[in-house]
Amino acid sequence: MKGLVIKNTGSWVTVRLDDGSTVNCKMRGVLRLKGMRCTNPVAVGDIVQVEDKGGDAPVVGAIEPRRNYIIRRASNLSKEFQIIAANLDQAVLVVTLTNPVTSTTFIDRFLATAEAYNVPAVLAFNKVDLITTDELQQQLGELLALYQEIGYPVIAMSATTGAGADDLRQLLSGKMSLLSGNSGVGKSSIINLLVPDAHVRVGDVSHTHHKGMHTTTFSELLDLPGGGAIIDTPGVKAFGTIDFERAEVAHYFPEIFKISDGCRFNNCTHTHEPGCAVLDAVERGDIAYSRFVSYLSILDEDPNNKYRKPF
Ligand SMILES: Nc1nc2c(ncn2[C@@H]2O[C@H](COP(=O)(O)OP(=O)(O)O)[C@@H](O)[C@H]2O)c(=O)[nH]1
Ligand SMILES: [Mg+2]
Ligand SMILES: [Zn+2]
Repeated sequence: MKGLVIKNTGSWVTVRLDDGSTVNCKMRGVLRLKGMRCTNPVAVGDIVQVEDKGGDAPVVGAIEPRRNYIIRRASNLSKEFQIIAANLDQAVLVVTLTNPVTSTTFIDRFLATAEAYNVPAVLAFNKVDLITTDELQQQLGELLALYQEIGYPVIAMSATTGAGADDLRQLLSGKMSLLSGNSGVGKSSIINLLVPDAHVRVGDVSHTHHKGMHTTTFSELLDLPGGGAIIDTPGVKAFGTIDFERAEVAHYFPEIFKISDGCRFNNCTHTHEPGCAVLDAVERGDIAYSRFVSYLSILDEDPNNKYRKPF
């Protein structure tokens, strides 16, 4: 039997079969993925074979080849990896300009990682009801324009007032989307808005033990009323732990990559080289300085160092 993995608790995997029924399957032991130890070789979004061999529970057998997947290190120094989700149509990053502040570096690292994973990314600026000053208003307008121009779909919304919710519904409709973002930006609130019977816990992590509320620390797929699904990964920073090759980083900043065609040297790192089209574009303002700083942060370079020109 074949089915879609809709939940993975670590030891148990819930699979939805073609007829709509679900079965709980056991995992086999630790498998290997491209030579890396992987604590959960099966992820939400995987299409798997379910094998019932007459044991106490069916087991997950073969995994269909994935279109893409998102992986993270189980912990900072660990060699073990965890696959967060597979076969995604897009990854939605929820960000806020206030309460809390999401940094552009965080946004750009997320976007670069999504590029590296081959997952289209979308930005949802939540809590626009808190954008009450001219300064925040201007900042929001600039960021929406910046990312849209690079080619990322953007929306401005409020899970509290419902503003922009239809834009989000439209973006998610019929697609399998991963929802990411720093703690407190409103991911759970957005899920509750989109999936009225989800009853995901909103607010502080320390309030986890209310009866009847979700206390999930595992990925779960939630069907959207209008078709499509969102994958919720509570307590997991799904992105940001990828190991980039230095020479590849620019590939994951589309507008930087495009302009780097004009660099004098093929192996230009866009940090100090003569004839660097990227540095010229940053100076002219054709590449946003915040994007360039994020690029440098992934290269692990200090913007105050080394450059042939002060900006
Ligand atoms: N003002 C405002 N508050 C929001 C909005 N969305 C969520 N919140 C609040 O922000 C806090 C964190 O929300 P939550 O959904 O738990 O964020 P999560 O950690 O990303 O899941 C809660 O107090 C929510 O009520 C919004 O659009 N506007
Ligand atoms: Mg939450
Ligand atoms: Zn260059």
